[in-house]
Amino acid sequence: MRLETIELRQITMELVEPFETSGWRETVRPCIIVTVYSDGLAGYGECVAGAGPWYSYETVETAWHVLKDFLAPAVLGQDFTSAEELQAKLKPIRGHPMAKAALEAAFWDLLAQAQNISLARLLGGTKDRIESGISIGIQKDIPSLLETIEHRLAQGYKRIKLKIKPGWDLEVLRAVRRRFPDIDLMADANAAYTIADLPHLRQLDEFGLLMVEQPLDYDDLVDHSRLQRELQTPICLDESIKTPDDARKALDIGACRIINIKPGRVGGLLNAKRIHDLCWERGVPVWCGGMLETGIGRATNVALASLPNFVLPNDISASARYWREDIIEPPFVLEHDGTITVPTGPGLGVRVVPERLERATQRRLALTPAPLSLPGERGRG
Ligand code: NPG
Repeated sequence: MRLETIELRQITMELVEPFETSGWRETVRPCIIVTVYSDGLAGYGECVAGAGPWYSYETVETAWHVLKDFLAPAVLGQDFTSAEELQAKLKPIRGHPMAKAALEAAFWDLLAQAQNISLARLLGGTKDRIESGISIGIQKDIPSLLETIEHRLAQGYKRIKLKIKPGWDLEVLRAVRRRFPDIDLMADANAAYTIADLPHLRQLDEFGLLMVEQPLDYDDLVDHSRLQRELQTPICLDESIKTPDDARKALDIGACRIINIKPGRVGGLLNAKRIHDLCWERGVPVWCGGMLETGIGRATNVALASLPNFVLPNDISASARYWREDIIEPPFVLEHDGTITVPTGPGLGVRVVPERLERATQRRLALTPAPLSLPGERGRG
């Protein structure tokens, strides 16, 4: 497929309710939608880099710059038949996994559409429904949190993830367990603790958590391996796993027993699949994380989560949990059994609604191959 035009759009979407973690709070979600055009088809990918460098160093601005000035020029006007070929061209550009993942996701969508199959099928997905969990941000107090959990359970969510941080952890989990002794519960610290908190973190074992996600630093593997030896609760790594090699090293040293895979964090679906395959070989369960995606990024994640080793509930909730009106149709909905149906149509299997995308757009840029400079033309005007 020849990549004829790459369009970048920065959009802003207002969240239905604010989302707060140990490190930051979001009320609106900016992101970049990448559209790649080829042979009359349009493929879509979402860049999950946010407003500031809170979750990782990437931001909307860095991603825009890297997509515009490096990634798009490296591939525009060229023919690719696989994501491996595309990634080979991006290899000289170091880092910036979220920017790369967005371009790669748009290419995967194109590839699947050209073969008239769903992205899930192209990736090797085997499920027709994926397990949906919900991530609940830090609330103003414990009664509000208990009420929120009650409401989410009533909606059909089967697994509850709570954000924790020093000062919002043991007491909160104790209250939640008292009220909901049997629910599938996990906690996500977004790197809020250090190994010096070991005695404190040991107390997490009393709550029967499915896992504790990224308790220590966003770049760390070594201290996590020490912590995992001391905890019964499985550690799940998120921020620390940026490449398939990180995943291998983490498993080699026992830094975690579960991995959260986010295509944006690991540079795209190809790497996400490699991490999935590695974990599968080693008997390590995975699940798909979320970054408050619009329907475009959500459709990519749903396709990924249809792979066989995504055996734990994912941070993939219904569209209505995030947006009053998503930019795709049909929206993702929660089924009665706490799952989300994997679309079967070509590519992402959802329709991007042009008027809604347009309404959310802050800026837009269409990139085309650089014109060939003819001998003798250089230096002129
Ligand atoms: O349902 O998309 C969702 C949110 C899940 O908790 C969630 N995401 O730390 O994993 C995280 C967190 C996040 C949100 C990270 C936004 C980065 C940006």
